[in-house]
Amino acid sequence: LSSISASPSGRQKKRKSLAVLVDPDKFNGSETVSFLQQLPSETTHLFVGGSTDANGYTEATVKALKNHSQLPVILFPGDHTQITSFADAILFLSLLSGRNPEYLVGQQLKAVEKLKKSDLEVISTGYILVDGGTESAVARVSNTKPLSQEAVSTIVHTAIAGEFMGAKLIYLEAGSGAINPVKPKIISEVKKAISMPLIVGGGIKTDVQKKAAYNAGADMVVMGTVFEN
Ligand code: 1GP
Repeated sequence: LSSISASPSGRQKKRKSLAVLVDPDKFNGSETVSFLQQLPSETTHLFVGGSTDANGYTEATVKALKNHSQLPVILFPGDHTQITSFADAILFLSLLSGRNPEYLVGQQLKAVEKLKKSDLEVISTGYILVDGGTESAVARVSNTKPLSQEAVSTIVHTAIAGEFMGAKLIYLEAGSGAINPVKPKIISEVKKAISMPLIVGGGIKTDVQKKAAYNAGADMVVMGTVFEN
């Protein structure tokens, strides 16, 4: 968690993080080295996960990345079956935008036994899905609705509720492959309202979009789809 810094206040230069998301279902392990070589030099973290991992490739993907990279590898799991102790940490997500108990606390309970046996750093994360302009895999698999990007105060209140519930991070998600990333206005309003690091992802494809997210207050940006090919 300490490697994902909250923006310091005042005139200090903000330290920003860039996580590249690797979806095990779409990753070719034999190309790990060339994949890593092509990532931007500013990459600070590798996330591994997907809404589903039908083939059970998560552990092999984590091992391949750990073998060839010094970057921290963090699980970003779609469900409890995607837990492997070979990673460094896990985003212990609760899908606060949704009303499906399975993704608020059910999967979390199923994860406990494995987590107790592992040395993974468990990072409590309030996960908020907003509408990215197309149905996301998160919405489909969790059977929940995203929050409209017009509902700024609902999104902000959801983030604050997450903080009150003990989350150590808030993750604003537009969904992998989103047409519309999270709007800067939402990022800045959420960042102003919480006192912990803010992660933003979904549909961020360009440097301009990434910088807009940082400037609005994201401490970490997650990019996945753009590196898949
Ligand atoms: C999805 O936020 C991540 O969970 C990354 O999204 O694949 O659109 O970059 P993209």
